[in-house]
Amino acid sequence: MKMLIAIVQDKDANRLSNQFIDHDIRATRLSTTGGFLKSGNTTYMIGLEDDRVAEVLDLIKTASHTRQQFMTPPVNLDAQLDNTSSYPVEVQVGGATVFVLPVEQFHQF
Ligand code: 2BA
Repeated sequence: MKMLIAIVQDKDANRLSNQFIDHDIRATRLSTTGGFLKSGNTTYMIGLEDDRVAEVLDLIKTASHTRQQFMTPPVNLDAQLDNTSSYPVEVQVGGATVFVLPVEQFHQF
């Protein structure tokens, strides 16, 4: 058994949730925040049998899109550095970041 942890953009999350339901894949959806952009994203925890990992990776890959996003770095108060670092910079986000972990035990009580 494996645990997939998949971080996707909020804009792709509803479509992916519907795909999981259609394919009878059990998932827990968490509202999360990216450490870099500090904006919302969605993390799924998906426990599943080894032979379904490829299928689920494919669903995630199809539902997730790469987007350009702007972020404004914090204003630099150090007078020795130039102040251009406070201008918005373009960052490419996603499609999806996925971790595949082995599961030692699975219980439902
Ligand atoms: P964020 O941390 O908000 O990062 C958003 C995007 O900003 C990243 O997209 C990446 O393109 C860029 N980025 C992140 N850290 C950076 C840095 N130190 N310098 C320059 N650019 C940086 P993705 O790589 O597609 O990641 C999307 C989201 O997936 C991340 O949101 C984070 O929530 C999660 N993530 C990505 N890699 C991870 C990892 N190794 N461990 C845990 N979560 C991860």
